[in-house]
Amino acid sequence: MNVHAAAVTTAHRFDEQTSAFASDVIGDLSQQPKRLSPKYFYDAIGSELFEQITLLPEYYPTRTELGILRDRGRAISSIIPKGAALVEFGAGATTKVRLLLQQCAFGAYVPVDISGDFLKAQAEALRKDFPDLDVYPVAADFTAPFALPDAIANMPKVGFFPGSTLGNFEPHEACAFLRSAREILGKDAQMVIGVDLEKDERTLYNAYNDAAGITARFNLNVLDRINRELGGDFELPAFIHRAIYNRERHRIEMHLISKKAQTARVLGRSFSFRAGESIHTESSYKYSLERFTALARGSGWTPRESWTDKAGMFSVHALVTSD
Ligand code: AVJ
Repeated sequence: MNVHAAAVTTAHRFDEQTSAFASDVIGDLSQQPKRLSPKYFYDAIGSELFEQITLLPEYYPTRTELGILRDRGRAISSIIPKGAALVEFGAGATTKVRLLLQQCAFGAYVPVDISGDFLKAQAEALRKDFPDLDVYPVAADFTAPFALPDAIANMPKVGFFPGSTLGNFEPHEACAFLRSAREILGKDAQMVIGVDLEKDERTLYNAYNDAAGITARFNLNVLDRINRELGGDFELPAFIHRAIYNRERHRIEMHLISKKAQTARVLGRSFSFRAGESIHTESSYKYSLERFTALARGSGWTPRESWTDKAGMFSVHALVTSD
């Protein structure tokens, strides 16, 4: 945290999470080009909007991945050792993990997420529905090293990273994450990971520019969150949602574009915008099967099997640790 941000957050008596949000926002809006981290989309309102996105006709990833996990359950369970501990990196809705838990004989489930309260609620619900499963929630930032619970020390480990959340990372960050997961899970571990695939531009464009405008509300909510939590004065109607496919970099980019020259204030700081100036709020990288397996190989993992839906929209990969 920079000195100014530290002073500002101390003066406001923010809790630890809000302080981190404040210093990231101040730092990221001071960059040229301006940006905001996609991890801040997911407050209560943003998480609800994301749930709505997953049900949109244009947003194919969630239902396609669920279809793969359902249809390939046999194949997935056949490569998972009985009694293994399933470690989920970032635990949101439990729909996907429930599919795995129903189809495979796991001995324990370890959801890892920064939001401790949400984690506890989800863990309670899972304990009810899977009474024989030991659930050990870990409140931690899964992009940094963390310790696994002692109770699973002697169990084989299987990491789970669904939803193409990996796509939010820059390629070098994706590599760092996979290496870190390899360290956390230890040797002889496996990983089941969902990765969105590169495809025709129209389909990708529509998935992030839905007709009902939910993705636009999801994107704009981050400014509203800054207003609510950090006392910002962003004028929401003065920004528009833009999502484009950057083919050279294999990524969807989401931006918030300032409709006019304007200034917004956050925590005593002014941020000036030119008309048409962008805040880059998200990159969502798309992989080919070859580019993903090459990334995995370069990050301490050996691809064991890859599954896709019939149309080749989305992929689920089983990886095993190298050496
Ligand atoms: C949750 C990061 C996979 O990139 O598709 C959905 C988030 N952003 N619509 C994605 C998102 C806009 C989503 N991920």
